[in-house]
Amino acid sequence: MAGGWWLVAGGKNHGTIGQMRFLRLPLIGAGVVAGALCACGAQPDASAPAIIPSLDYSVVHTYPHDPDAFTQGLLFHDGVLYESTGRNGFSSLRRTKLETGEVLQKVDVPEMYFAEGLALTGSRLVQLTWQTQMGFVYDLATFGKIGTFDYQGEGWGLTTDGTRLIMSDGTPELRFLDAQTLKETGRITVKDDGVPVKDLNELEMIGGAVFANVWMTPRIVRIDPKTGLVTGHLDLDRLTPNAAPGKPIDVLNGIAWDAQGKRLFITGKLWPTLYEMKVEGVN
Ligand SMILES: [Ca+2]
Repeated sequence: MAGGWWLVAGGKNHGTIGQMRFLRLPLIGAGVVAGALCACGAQPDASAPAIIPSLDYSVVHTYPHDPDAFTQGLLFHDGVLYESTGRNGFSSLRRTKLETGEVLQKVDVPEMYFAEGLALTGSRLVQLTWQTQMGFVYDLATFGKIGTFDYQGEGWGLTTDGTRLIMSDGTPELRFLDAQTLKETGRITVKDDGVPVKDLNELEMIGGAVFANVWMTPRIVRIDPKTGLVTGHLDLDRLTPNAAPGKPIDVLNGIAWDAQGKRLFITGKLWPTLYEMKVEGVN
């Protein structure tokens, strides 16, 4: 979703947070039970919680990113990035050149909508909106709008496993949508060591797992979409992009996966930089 730092009536609205660094929230689960395990030949205790690994990472490349892009959805397809940007009056769908950040094609979203997550299914780009309970469907090549669809509640992040769309809505639930009809077919609750994880935001399907960044934190969780269980933590607190001159900066929100090149891209709202990452267990 959303982002920002203006805490207005009802919670979060979308603004910017100046030069802030990320809010640090405690990791839950990782390492908590390390002491409970013993390589002493005993049978594992089926009732003991599993260790949830923290995934190591490094930056292998940086690219420019439009510091005016309030990134809400990001994906990579056929050599270029597709991005959904938010805020009323600034929302858009755009195709951008990875290497330069140049906007190759763009369509503006009407001012009454705050655009959110973005996914590609076949030759259709599907874009959520935050609180207007309506999504848009575009033709991949022309960006012509070819449909709309409705849903209940809020729209935050969106990705696909190839047959279904997977959607976050700010709660600990992920929704599954039929990729053709865009109707909901089911939900799971995401839990991290038994604790529901709220504020799941931008999503990306990578190698059978859903990666979701947790709003207002530099943390990404790896989720098993069959069970909803968190299977890894990726804490990107060492990514500290400098704001562009005279520009604000906001929180991490943008995960894209190049399935052919095995490249992972990360950026954030109003970040002037997009990072190519190497992550333990991913690429
Ligand atoms: Ca994504």
